[in-house]
Amino acid sequence: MFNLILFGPPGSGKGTQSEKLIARYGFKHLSTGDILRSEIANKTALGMEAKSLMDKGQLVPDEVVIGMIRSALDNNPGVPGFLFDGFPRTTAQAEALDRLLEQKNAEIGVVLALQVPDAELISRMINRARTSGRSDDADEQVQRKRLEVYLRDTLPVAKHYAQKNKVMEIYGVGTVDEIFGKLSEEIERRKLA
Ligand code: B4P
Repeated sequence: MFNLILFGPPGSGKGTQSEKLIARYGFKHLSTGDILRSEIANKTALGMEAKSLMDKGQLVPDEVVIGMIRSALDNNPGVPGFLFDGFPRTTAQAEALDRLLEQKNAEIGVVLALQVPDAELISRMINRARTSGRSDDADEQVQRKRLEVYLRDTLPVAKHYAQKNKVMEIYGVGTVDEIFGKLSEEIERRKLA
């Protein structure tokens, strides 16, 4: 089993690249953002609670997303690996993920960290807002809040995995295919190592 985390600020292209990586390598895609948006679409109690936080650019509580990941891991035995997209977003989530994987005699193989300048992130989110209908993309103040939360709460996750020598930084500006090429190269290098 080879598990990887696609890491990066909001709008860095995690969702975009995940689609291509799962098509090439057969990973099971676990995007906490997608799971939360599906809860919102289904108007569940969890979805309604999550929406009020997401619309303000804030994170959903750790215990909620950790519970979602725990169920997803239990419900997908025998996959070649998991691609975690948008998770973990706090050190508490990272520690919980490490423990959950350890219970399955598994671990994170690599954290691929997309590096994209803030101005490019904001411009991508503005563009995405035109087509996605995502309320958390529409307002520049919310976008700035998401970047602030990323720096404060999520960036420490990279430090957590850097201490385990698992982080590889990838420059995330260029065409989608160019970035996909760099991510694939790194996965193959680590998988074969
Ligand atoms: P997410 O769904 O994870 O979304 P994201 O960070 O905004 O976007 P992503 O990086 O996937 O960007 P994409 O590929 O779409 O989170 C949304 C919210 O959910 C969070 O703010 C939080 O509230 C909540 N949440 C999710 N997980 C959580 C957790 N674990 N804990 C707590 N709360 C959680 O790319 C963005 C745009 O750029 C797209 O329009 C794309 O077409 C474009 N793009 C991509 N690559 C490009 C390239 N190379 N060049 C130009 N444009 C590009």
